[in-house]
Amino acid sequence: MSFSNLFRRKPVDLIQKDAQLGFGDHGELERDHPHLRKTLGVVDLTAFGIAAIIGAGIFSTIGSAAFNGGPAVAFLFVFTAIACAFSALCYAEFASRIPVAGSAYTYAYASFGELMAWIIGWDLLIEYAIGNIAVAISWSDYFTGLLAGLRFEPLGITGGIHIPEYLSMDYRSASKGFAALGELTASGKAAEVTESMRTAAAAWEGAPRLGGLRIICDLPALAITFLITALVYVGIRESKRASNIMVAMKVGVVLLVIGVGAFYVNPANWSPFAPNGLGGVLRGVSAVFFAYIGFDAITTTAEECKNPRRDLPLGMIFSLIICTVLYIAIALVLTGIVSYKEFEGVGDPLAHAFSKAGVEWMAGIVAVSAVVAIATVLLVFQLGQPRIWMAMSRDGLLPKIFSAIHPRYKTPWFATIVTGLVVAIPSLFMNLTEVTDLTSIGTLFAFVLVSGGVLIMTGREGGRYVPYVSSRYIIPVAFVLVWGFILLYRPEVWNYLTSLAPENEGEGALAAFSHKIPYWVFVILSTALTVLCFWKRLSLIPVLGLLSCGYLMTELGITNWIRFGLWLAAGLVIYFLYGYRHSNLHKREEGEPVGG
Ligand code: ALA
Repeated sequence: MSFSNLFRRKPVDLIQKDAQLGFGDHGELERDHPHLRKTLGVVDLTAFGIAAIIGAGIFSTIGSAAFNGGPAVAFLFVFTAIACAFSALCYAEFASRIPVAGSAYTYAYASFGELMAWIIGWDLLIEYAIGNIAVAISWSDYFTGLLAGLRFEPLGITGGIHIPEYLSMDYRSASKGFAALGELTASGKAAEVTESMRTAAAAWEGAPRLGGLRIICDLPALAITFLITALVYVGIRESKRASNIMVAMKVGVVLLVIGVGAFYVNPANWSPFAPNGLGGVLRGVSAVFFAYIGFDAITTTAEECKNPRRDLPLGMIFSLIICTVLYIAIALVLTGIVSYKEFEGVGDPLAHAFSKAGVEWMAGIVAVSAVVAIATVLLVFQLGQPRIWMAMSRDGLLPKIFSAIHPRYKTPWFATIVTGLVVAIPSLFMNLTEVTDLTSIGTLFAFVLVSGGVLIMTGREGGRYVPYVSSRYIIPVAFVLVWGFILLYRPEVWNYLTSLAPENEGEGALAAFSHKIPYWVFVILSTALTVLCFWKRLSLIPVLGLLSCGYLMTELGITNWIRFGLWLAAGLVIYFLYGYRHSNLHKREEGEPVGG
């Protein structure tokens, strides 16, 4: 094995040529293989972007972010949107240069070479498939809640439809909730028991047993994933129609929430604005960033676009702008209607806020639309994941069958089915917060790599969406200002970084330091980047993308870094066992037939 092979790059013209080739329905390389249908225009792409962005994040995880950060969480939405905007410009640059399916994976192949391309392809599995596990779980929460509140007398439904708790949640949540309830009751703090603890305990106690194991799983999450997979399997045209209708509905509802909610805002709720300080606001990074994930997903449909060079970048930028405005307004309205304290452990914060304000009809509308909104997110990511695998398979990094296109439906049928299984089965058992955190860190890493790729690819010439602006003075000056501010006005930040005091009970100095590793990694890398900016006059926009997304990664904590590291390590093992030898570039170098 040669070290330099790991960095073999795929030339852009070869990427485009290969996209014209493909594999038939049995995986053989063909020139006249069935192609994906080119049906998407800029409006569809913007709608796809919104379909992917507005979902579980704004309907669900915003609650915990608002509880921790208070009304100031609106600023986190602004900062996160800025970080995403730098990345969106970088994605747009790549999409306009390399308009083929595969998204960041394909871009990395052209800029960093094969190993990085594999790493990012593997990483995107976290954003799309693991992210969709989180989305399916959230969908299930809203759906079961909606059924429970259903009243329809003509059909005799007067007390709601109840799915047993043990069939609508994950094992860990049930076990944790049961234990927490037990502890509080035993220590005489029964008043602190929350509704979600009671539900978890009911699931734990009511679950049937197989041997010693309790059967607790999330069936609605599995069901919705299978349903959406079937839709995606039969075709992009059908998915487009379904998605456009659902997007119109969810934007309408979000506007209604803002419009109606504005009348119920009590400015007194905005004070204190940041009850738990900056630390409280930053605790919401994962939840808030999760809410923005999705604008990049539309790049996976490049080969189904009528004019991808123009429409993909516009679709991404438009959808991000629209969602940013909506999100900031929602964050302010939400924290204005009721006190931030009301959102503790609340999984349906928007409906909850209206309910508390006595506007029950709005609470009902929000609950129904959340079910639709979250389903559209599932749809886009179920659509995107197979297309990334398709691109990887075309390059030989995955078996050929992953790029087989269905002769009738013109979709990557095999990859679609595998995606369905990869999302549906874990969604039965996994825990929402853990999956959300992993998704956020994985996606931020992808954004970092895409910004890095653009930095390499555009150099000092710049590009259409990433015009060259020298970072030579701007970044070093900003660096000095930020550190000056921290040392003069926020010395506690420096003290925190250098202190070995335990954060959790019973922790040793080493464990205490481990929490600081992500920050130190960022401090060291950002210092090195600042020096490089001065020395090499790097292009400003990708550098800002690197810094802002890199910083958000540091806020996700060492546990997530470790999980993510293990994930990447598993990916590397697979690459060296399969991809390295089967890669088309490798075969071309060895003079072996490609696609055989
Ligand atoms: N942004 C998407 C959501 O919030 C992933 O559901």
